[in-house]
Amino acid sequence: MARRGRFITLEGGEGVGKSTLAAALEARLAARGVKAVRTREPGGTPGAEAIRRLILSPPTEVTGWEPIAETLLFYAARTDHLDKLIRPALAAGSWVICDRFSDSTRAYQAAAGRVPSEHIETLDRICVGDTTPDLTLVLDLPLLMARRRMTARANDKDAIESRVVSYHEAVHKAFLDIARANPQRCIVLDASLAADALADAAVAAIDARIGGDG
Ligand code: Z5A
Repeated sequence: MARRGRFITLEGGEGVGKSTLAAALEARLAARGVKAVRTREPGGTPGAEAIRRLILSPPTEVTGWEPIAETLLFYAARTDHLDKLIRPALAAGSWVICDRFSDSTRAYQAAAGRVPSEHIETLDRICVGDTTPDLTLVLDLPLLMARRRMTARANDKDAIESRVVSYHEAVHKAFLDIARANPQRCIVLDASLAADALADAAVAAIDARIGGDG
């Protein structure tokens, strides 16, 4: 039987460089002969991608999801993602690099959206169970710098990106609080570093915490 792969999640606010880092990590692990599946939340499977569209680009007749409804949608997507992609990949010995996971729900829906944390932890126990990340890299970048990067990219804002600045400030603070509360799982990285230097720091964090070959 293959040895279980390692589960690495990347967290942080919008535009901090998670997707760029996920691609760099996949390449660097591949160069070491480590197979890694790169995925994202919400999404990663056809069902979860369909739920992603419901959340981020809701049909015009949906005037906005209540925070608890939004939370349930994220966990519906996460359950499908875990069942159909993450758990099978880990069981086959692949590493999984996931752009956002449960800490995003804790930061966005609980800390910023005011859904009680107990509700989220209950859902997490039911849906995620013991498939918790081996390592979470929290990318820390001042909101203004992240906004500049997003403006340079000039995409349309989705339903969550377009929320007020104070919401995103609460999210930023929440990620740092989560990292402080879970030092055995989380490492905070300075996301203002250039992309290559950030990837170096991420690889060093992986080597220090879980070893380069699993
Ligand atoms: N959400 C939630 O509320 N609850 C949940 O449970 C989950 C998610 C799972 C998903 O959005 C939304 O769902 C998200 C949280 C919410 N909403 N917000 N806000 P998404 O997946 O579409 O997008 P995102 O995760 O927020 O961010 P992003 O746009 O994908 O950004 P990123 O991945 O962190 O950054 P990037 O795409 O790699 O880089 C952004 C730009 O910066 C780009 O032009 C890069 O070329 C540039 N870049 C990247 N790295 C660097 C460095 N190191 N230096 C300079 N420039 C860089």
